Amino acid sequence: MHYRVCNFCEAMCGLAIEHDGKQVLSVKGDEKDPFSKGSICPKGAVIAEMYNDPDRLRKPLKKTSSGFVEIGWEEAFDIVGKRLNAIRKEQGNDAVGLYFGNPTVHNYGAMMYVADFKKTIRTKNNFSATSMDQLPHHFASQFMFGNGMIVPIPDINRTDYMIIMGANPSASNGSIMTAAGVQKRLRDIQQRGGKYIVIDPRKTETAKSADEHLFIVPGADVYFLLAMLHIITTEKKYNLKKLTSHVIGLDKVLSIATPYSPESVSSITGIAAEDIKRITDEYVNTEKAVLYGRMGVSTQEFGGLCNWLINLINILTGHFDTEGGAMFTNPAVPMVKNKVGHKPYNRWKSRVQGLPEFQGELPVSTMVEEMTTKGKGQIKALVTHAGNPVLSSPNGGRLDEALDQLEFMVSIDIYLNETTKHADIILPPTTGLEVDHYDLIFNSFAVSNTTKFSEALFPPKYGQLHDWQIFKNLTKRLSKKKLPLLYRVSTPKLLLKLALLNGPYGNLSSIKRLFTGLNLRKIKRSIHGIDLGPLVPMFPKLLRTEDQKIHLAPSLFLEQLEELHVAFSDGKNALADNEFHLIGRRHLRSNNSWMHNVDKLVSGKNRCTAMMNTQDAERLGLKEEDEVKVKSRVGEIKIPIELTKNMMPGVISIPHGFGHTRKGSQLKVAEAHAAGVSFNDISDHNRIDALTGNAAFSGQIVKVIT
Ligand SMILES: Nc1nc2c(c(=O)[nH]1)N[C@H]1C(S)=C(S)[C@@H](COP(=O)(O)OP(=O)(O)OC[C@H]3O[C@@H](n4cnc5c(=O)[nH]c(N)nc54)[C@H](O)[C@@H]3O)O[C@H]1N2
Ligand SMILES: Nc1nc2c(c(=O)[nH]1)N[C@H]1C(S)=C(S)[C@@H](COP(=O)(O)OP(=O)(O)OC[C@H]3O[C@@H](n4cnc5c(=O)[nH]c(N)nc54)[C@H](O)[C@@H]3O)O[C@H]1N2
Ligand code: SF4
Ligand SMILES: [Mo]
Repeated sequence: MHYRVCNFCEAMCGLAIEHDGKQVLSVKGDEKDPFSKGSICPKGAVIAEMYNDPDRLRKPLKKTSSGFVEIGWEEAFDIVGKRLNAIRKEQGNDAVGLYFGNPTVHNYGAMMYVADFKKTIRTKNNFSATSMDQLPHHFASQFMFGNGMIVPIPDINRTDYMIIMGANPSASNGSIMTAAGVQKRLRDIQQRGGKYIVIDPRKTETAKSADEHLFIVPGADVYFLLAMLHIITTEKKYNLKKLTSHVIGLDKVLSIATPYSPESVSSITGIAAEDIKRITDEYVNTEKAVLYGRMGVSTQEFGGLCNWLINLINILTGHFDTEGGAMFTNPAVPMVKNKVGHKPYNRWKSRVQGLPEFQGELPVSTMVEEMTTKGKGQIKALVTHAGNPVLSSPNGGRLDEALDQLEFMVSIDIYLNETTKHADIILPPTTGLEVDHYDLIFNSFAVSNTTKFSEALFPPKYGQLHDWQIFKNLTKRLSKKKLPLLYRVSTPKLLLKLALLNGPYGNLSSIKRLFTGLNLRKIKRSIHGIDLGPLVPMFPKLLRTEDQKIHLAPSLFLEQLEELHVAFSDGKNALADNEFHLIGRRHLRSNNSWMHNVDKLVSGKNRCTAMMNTQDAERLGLKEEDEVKVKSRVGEIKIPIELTKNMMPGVISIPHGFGHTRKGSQLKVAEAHAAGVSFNDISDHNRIDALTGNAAFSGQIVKVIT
């Protein structure tokens, strides 16, 4: 038996894998894993199929005039080193762009070495999936708590009242809420007499089992939240309890929501004033209650304000850093460093649009312009790691074209897909069962504190290298200086060992723990993982603001709120007959763009459909499976519609990550069964949250042409 943690999504399910040393015989949820307690989903169950996928790349590929050919690792590294160094020498470091995709953060080896790689390249053109995902969470945390990684997590295990906005954990298994077996955790809220409420333009899988579901007009969450704040402040329902002496800016926030009475936001949100009042009252009056928002409220035009308001409301009502509310983890390897007053914002701006950097990154929505606009600092070469931005980033179709204009591109990826097909060199790492694993990031976002180390089950096949070895090799070739000895001899395991020793439970954390503390050896011995207990209050110690206070009213947020006041007083624009608000969708058996290549995950009916409310379809004379054109400012796609009563009228939902028939992709199963079309061929790259730079996928107005 082999025990490990699945690293495909954020949930951290423990897997129990039966094998004979060469082949996997069965994969089940590990009942003894103290965190996941046996939960598993269809993706984790096919980890062996992913590992054995014949389409997975095994050797470095080089693009030639007659297609890709396999080459050796040294030759591949030499080419990449030579080409990138030549471009840097001629045109400067900023001529090299970087893009890191979602699996980067699920890979501790990559995470341990990516910082040195970035430091060596020293480019301002650094992008990642963060700026089309959870960036507004980090943004709010940075300005309120002094560090972007001080991210509140809903204490789902103990709450009695949970408001879920823009998240569908029954499909996604939870996000910025690592909570394996999340459906059970939600059911448990109900079983202990509590409630959970879902606010979403679609009656999702999560909403169907909720105590209450309310449709909301996409992108209107900010008004709903302001109305909650209005009630809390005008009716003096606030009580910060133990945080009272740890905040600044209270006087400022008490008046900001005055214009947003529940009645005044009712038509713009689509939610009745009585419902807003009742839910706010229930939430305020339940001792253990939490307001939680995710993807749907992050990737919209006011995603930054939404995340700030969610924190603010939890704080003002005493539902913050306390049992059953929004809490903070105390992981064995802390991601919040001790530095106080660090301000990773606006240290440089993007060249073309002048968008500020945040945490060393520029918004991915502006990446194409940086490639196609001539001038000093134009991106001429690109490195992608574990990303598929042609399918995942706003207006990916435009990126598809821009990538061909680059002088050089290298992709570190396990597949030849819609993005990597543009690369001159593809470096395919090990993955899944061949890697050892430790959740650096998701232990920081988990609903309880645990620690577990997963060994690799199989050695790398065909001389493949791990992601971290690839980064080390590239760093060596790109560095102008000789790298320090510690770097040269280090491995992720060694770095993890040191981090654990110095972490809050480690041997070196205090004299008391010198002999009893945690270390990698002990963790490895506990093959199912170690429970480090429920979330505990972490404030004010965790705060990293210079004054050790929570900043309730950071000026950047107040400034954008002024702009919102103007938009609000301008009123709501009615949709034309064939216009819809577009939103996204995730499915349990798919993970962004890269799991459509496993038969078991794509079998059954086509999931790449535009869901539409039955009444809307009748109005437009459409029936089930009719193909429609969905058109936006930037493009159009043809897609079959799926009729349902679960969509809010005036809204359509299309999943992202499809579109595998684009020329050059080599994903066989995906092309045959799950080709679909790409949402991001119609998502407008100009739709960003002006405050944070995050992509605003939700709420874009599109035309449906029959
Ligand atoms: N319209 C719309 N667009 C969206 C979203 C949405 O909801 N709607 N969601 C956004 C979100 S939240 C995210 S996170 C992004 C995701 O955006 P991306 O990260 O760009 O896309 P993925 O589809 O996750 O691509 C992951 C890539 O990593 C590769 N890979 C898998 N495992 C490994 C590994 O171990 N090592 C390496 N080196 N490569 C590996 C896969 O082959 C694949 O090419 O998409 C965003 N785009
Ligand atoms: N099975 C599966 N699991 C995944 C992934 C996957 O692709 N497949 N991706 C992983 C990744 S990278 C991430 S980031 C997480 C994301 O995990 P979640 O945050 O749970 O994301 P989604 O499942 O996309 O749910 C977003 C919800 O927001 C709703 N929504 C859209 N627009 C709005 C709006 O304007 N307001 C409100 N209130 N709601 C809105 C949508 O209808 C949808 O139900 O999931 C992770 N887990
Ligand atoms: S829920 Fe996520 S972590 Fe759990 S088995 Fe599925 S993909 Fe893996
Ligand atoms: Mo994501």
